[in-house]
Amino acid sequence: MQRRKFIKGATLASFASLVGAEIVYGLKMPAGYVPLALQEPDPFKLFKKDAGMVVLNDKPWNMEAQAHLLDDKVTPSSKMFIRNNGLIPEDINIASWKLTIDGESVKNQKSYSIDDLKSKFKAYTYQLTLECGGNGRSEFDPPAKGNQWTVGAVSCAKWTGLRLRDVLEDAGYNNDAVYIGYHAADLHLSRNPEKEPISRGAPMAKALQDETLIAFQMNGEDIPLAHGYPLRLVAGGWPASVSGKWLTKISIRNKVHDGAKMEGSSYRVPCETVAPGEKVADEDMCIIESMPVKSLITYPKSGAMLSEGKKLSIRGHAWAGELEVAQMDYSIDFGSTWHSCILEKPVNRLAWQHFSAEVDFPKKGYYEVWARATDSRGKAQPMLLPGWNPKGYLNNACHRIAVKIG
Ligand SMILES: Nc1nc2c(c(=O)[nH]1)N[C@H]1C(S)=C(S)[C@@H](COP(=O)(O)O)O[C@H]1N2
Ligand SMILES: [Mo]
Repeated sequence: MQRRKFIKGATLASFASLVGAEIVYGLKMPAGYVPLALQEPDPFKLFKKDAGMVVLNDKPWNMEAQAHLLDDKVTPSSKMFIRNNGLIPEDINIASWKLTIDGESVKNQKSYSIDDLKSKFKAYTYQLTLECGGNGRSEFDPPAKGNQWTVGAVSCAKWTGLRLRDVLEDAGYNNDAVYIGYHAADLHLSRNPEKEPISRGAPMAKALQDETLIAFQMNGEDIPLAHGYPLRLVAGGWPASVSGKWLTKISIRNKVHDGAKMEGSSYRVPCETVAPGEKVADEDMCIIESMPVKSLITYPKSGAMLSEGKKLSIRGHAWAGELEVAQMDYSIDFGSTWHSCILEKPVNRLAWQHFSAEVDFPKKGYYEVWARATDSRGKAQPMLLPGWNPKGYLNNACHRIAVKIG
């Protein structure tokens, strides 16, 4: 929280420049007092988040969950991570909100009001896993710049909305369409309206999937402001950066979308494995598509204590991008031997799957429980770190919790 530190040592003149006006009785302010105009809002109250959530950045707001907070089968808003690249739009008027479909490959450019969308197209509900491409970044060495996510930048809420496909077909598109790109109403940190904080997208094949939604509800209610009210693109199984919040426009492109954060090292990884710390040329970077297989032990919380002779029930979720999770195992001997968990089917494609197991410990002492998911193509999570990459994406290492038997 850089800003708070800065305010501590601030002078009256710097306060005035931040407030944008002379603080008339400024000299009378008690020592250490921060003018209301500069006090930070409480993000927990502002976004109605669980007290256990962790703030990683306040400008823009970024908050993550902890593993044990993600125990619900359907993630409630209070425990859903927030990842913003810019400033949340203010003064949203849903009566005048428009979604425009345009781009080089659109047949008929069209704009829809929210009422148009709701009355014209059928609504569908799916539970969809959204994981930030940078989830797990904090473990990479050398460290990667960006929010230092541990394990909590993942959610699986129930999203209700129209199929993007139905809307794209209503506008029509030409054979040369290869990609869609989204545009949104959030503001660049510079407050320059010409600049977009983020404008990403996906190939047509992903855009046309049944589960790719233009959502207007999350968990049966209006989408919370921080998560994209009033309209959001939701593309489960891909880096959550594809799921544009505060959606205003979808461009049907005749080339790979070239919006903000589509290029350089943003949401891209070296096409081939590189040595940690190596410089990678732009043309050797590939856009992240389906997220890799991963899992999280959501019960118990790391640090659990148990008396000798008792079994420990563990549970959690596993997901594998576009694929299903085929097998789930746990180890209590640092990955030397593995035992299978009970693994449920997903409620729908692209939803996380629940697992559970009863774990026996041979004697008193310190243990770690490691969880490892394997996808339907036989690819398992790496026990520790996967390949290093410049921006620290795609860390799908096994989740590990500590347990003490006494
Ligand atoms: N308009 C807009 N959409 C956005 C973002 C953003 O900053 N602006 N962040 C993206 C990223 S990087 C992620 S990980 C997810 C986070 O979604 P959440 O905050 O609802 O959890 O939203 C994506 N959609
Ligand atoms: Mo992200």
